[in-house]
Amino acid sequence: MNIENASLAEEYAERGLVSPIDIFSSDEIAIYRAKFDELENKLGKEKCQIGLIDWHLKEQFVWDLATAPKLIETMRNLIGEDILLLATHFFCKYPEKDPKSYVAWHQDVTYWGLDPAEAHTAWIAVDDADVENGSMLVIPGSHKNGILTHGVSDTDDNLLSINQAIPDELIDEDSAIQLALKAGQISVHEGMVVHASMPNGSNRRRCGLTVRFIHPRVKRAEAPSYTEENHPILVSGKDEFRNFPETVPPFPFQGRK
Ligand SMILES: O=C(O)CCC(=O)C(=O)O
Repeated sequence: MNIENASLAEEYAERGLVSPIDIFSSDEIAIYRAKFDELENKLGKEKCQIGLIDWHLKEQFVWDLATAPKLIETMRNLIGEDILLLATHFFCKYPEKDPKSYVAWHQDVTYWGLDPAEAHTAWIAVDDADVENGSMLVIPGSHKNGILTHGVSDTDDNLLSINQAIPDELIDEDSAIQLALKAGQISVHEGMVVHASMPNGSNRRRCGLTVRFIHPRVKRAEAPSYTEENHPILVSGKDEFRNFPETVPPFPFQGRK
């Protein structure tokens, strides 16, 4: 690991997040965005808002986004050589469809049923994400404070799967930072870090692909709340644990023979 990568890994360990990181050029992400637009035209916005879970198993462009060599290289620098791709999930906020939709404060691993409760998310900006259209809000360092109590939010507008929400009194909003990203950039957040996102107040879509990674030592303790089951796939290094049935990659890895 070179000095730059070592300091990125240190920052990730310390703050539970790194952002922004350039992964796709604007030309590259424009091609992926056009493919997403095509899918959205076919399936409708209702489905695309939060209904596209693990579509890397079905659509090659999602697979290519989730396993892009530069993304996997970045994850390797942050979390080590051995990596399973656990899941993917699009989060799209459409201003005209539902301008109130938001993501309540939460910690990812509280509802993913993993043991140990360790996971890492790369959030790929398919569209530009900024304060106006509801980019992610994260509390740096909050992953060091353990799991906070989650309740249920008192609105129907929370996009999270079981409407989970950390009560406001446990959140110090002043310490939160916005993860504004240009399309093609990513942020990476640790599964215990407290995060949220506010409604889309712009007239632009805000679409991001979350790509969830785990170390092969992580086991399934119970079913995740957001889907029946995932099908983890080895995307780097080796799996000496075999905690999950092997899933054959649905498409070839880019840049690998
Ligand atoms: O896209 C968002 O606004 C929220 C994403 C999120 O909560 C997550 O990646 O866990």
